[in-house]
Amino acid sequence: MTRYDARRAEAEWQAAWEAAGCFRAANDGARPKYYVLEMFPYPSGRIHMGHVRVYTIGDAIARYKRARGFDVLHPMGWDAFGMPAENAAMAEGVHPAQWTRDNIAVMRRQLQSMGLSYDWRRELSTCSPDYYCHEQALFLDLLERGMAYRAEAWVNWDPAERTVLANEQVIDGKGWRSGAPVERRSLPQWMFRITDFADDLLETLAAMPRWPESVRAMQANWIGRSEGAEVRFRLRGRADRLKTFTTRPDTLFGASFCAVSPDHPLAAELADGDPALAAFIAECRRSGTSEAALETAEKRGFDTGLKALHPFADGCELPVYVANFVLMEYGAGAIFGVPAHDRRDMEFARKYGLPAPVVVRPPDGAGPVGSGEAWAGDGTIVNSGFLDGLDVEAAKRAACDRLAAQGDGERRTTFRLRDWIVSRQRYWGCPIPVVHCAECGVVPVPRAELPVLLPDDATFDAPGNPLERHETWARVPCPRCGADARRDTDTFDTFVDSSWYFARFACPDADSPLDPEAMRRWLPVDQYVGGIEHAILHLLYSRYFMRALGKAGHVAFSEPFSGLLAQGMVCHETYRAADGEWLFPRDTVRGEDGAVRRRGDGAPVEVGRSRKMSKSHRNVVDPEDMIARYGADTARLFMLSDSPPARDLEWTEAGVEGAWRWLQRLWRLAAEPPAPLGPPGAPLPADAGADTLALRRAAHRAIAGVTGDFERFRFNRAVARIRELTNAIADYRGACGPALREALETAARLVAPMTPHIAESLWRRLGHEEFLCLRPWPEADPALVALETVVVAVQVNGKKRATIETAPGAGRAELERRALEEPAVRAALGGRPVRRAIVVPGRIVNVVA
Ligand code: ANZ
Ligand code: ZN
Repeated sequence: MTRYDARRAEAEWQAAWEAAGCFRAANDGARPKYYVLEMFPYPSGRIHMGHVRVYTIGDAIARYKRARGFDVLHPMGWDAFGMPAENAAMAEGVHPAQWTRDNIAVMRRQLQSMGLSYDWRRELSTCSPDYYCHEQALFLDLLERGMAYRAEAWVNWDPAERTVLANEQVIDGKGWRSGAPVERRSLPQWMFRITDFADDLLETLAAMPRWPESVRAMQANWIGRSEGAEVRFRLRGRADRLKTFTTRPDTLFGASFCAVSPDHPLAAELADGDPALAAFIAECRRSGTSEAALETAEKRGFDTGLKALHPFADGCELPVYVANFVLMEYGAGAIFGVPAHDRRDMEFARKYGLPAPVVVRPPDGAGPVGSGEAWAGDGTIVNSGFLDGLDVEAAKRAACDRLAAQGDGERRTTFRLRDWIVSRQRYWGCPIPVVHCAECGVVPVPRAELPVLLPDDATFDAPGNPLERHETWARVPCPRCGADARRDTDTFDTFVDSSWYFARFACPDADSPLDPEAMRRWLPVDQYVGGIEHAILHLLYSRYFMRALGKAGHVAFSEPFSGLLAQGMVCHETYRAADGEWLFPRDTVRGEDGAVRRRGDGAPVEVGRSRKMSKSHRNVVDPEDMIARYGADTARLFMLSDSPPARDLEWTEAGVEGAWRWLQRLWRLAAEPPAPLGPPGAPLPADAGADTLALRRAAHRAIAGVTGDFERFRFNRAVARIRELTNAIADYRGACGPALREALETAARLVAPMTPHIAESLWRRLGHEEFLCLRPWPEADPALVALETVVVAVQVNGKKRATIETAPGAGRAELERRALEEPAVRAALGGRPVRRAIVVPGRIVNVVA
């Protein structure tokens, strides 16, 4: 029995493809382009199953599109800046650059062992000066146009590490590494004006049909457009006004207090003369800046003694609090509270004994009137003077009109989206190319001096930012006046690096950041594939950055990714020993009785539910082990055959073995076919027997079905169909070599995008010399695809002369053509011209001569 040696064959094909340059994007304009891209990985050092899944999906698409005649761009690179490299430097003393380079080398080899059809000539790494020098140039373009700016922003400050933390790095109010309580601080930061595009980023989502609905919804939520009003309260005894933002101006008569954020300038001013207030504000700052942290915290306030005057109700005064649940970054950083109609306000009012007048009466039967719960729904306005009797929408309009007439406010739209803070106080990132001069302020580094290189002799043995304490690097003369000045010691958020890498792949060697010709040829990305964890930030930042670069004249498109596929997670059941320790699957064995035990001592193991593969639950399988055992094709096949790409995938050893066995079976069918095949290219018989017709139909139906599945990325269904075809081949009882060859070649060609190595081996085994990966996609014969055939009688001048077999749906033109091709019909016509043909589809063709 012939066994397929995957390991040997895979290495050989990978080398052969690379040597022949099979996957280079041609860029010759002769064929339409197709740009397929998987999100590039962070070089953590090892690929995991999530990588295997996403890269397999992208590769299947790339190979399929190549076969369909597209000039395919399919590149790969490294999202190579970021904290883990710097943490490794601190923990192990290895330089971040070295650590990153080593990891890239390992991961590149691992990806190459999967047989992914990348154009490796385009490989890029964001930590390379060749890449980040262009990022610096792009930043200067934004800076010149006022799209990048420096401003104070509230950040999470870790006092022990002396660094700013991202919201995700604050865990229960403490720094994730130091464990020190995090403080809120206002520090100067670099920002990108993403809010300039808030409306456009939101509105365009509706016109992106090839993005998952869920991702569009998440983005819309994040942008968070709210229509409402600004209400400017007069303050008793003061000349200035208190600006608030509300989405419910209709409830103004129900207001019983106003509140400002602890970070509001008014709070700071009042705290100046009030130590108790200052202490309260300091207390509030000790919690993180995230909205989630504020949402769950107990509502607390401090009565400032100030009174806000109600704009509609003469003589009504509202106490002004500083309250911990009001965010400075949203709306106006101040609110008026309506306890009867807002849950948070109700909670606050209860605590501080404030009234809660009802001003919206819910429709009959709805709502919790009198129960003391806030009613946030629709209804009729009551107890509200000129608004009484109106519904909510009408009352909003009336209240806004009145506010505007009085000069106390007007309609306003606000967004949750904030400008993007792009600076990080870290070493391992792209340096921000400006200099700070005492005389001239912020001075851009002259373009001729780019890139500003990271110094390679920074030290990692102390907390804080290594660049800030690197005096010889930081100290430079001011490019404008020559005086002593300092470099900006911040580096870019790595999301900046990943906001344009997809465009750079189109012109990895260009002298300018983005070559216009290459942009026109390749962008936008036709199909982007990646994890749902990037549904919001990475995709939103990329969408923003293309708009900003458009304004700066670099690109002419604004949406970078026409199609988006968010793949599901790879899951595995979890194992736990009696002492509560999680066990790796490889440290367990499943006995004859089905029970799972610990490898070695046979101790009992508790089998837990399947979860996303993760280090914390140790339910991981190492792709490298797996590929070494079964080969890349088996891994790829299993990844695609188990479930549709967007769904979670359940990793099981049995499933993997099943995939391996099927590939072996496919190999044996070609190596030891059920009947002799005959030479490549031999013609197919016109009138084969029923067995042969059935086999041919199975092949052509598989082509049609798999093609449709690939167009919709339903790889699991494609695999099922190809399995049906191999069953038909195994069951074939006829002796027609060319038909058997056709079926085997079809199976090899259809499976090729998914398991490319074995497909090439089959192709070679079937007697072909050229690469299968360069062959066009097979075409289905519609007549053979049709589920059944119908027999149509053909008459000449009313006399039956022949019958033809067609697909049930065959049209008039096809039936007429087929009828006239019949030898018996031609004979009956004897050369006379046809006057007309009467066609009754599915029944009869009468040729009138
Ligand atoms: C009065 C009111 C009455 C409100 C009522 C709600 C219900 P969205 O929908 O998220 O835009 N708000 C405004 N600025 C805030 C801030 N900086 N921090 C915390 N809360 C803030 O929410 C808008 C509503 O959230 C606003 O409408 C305001 O409370 C509150 F029956 O004003 B409302
Ligand atoms: Zn200067």
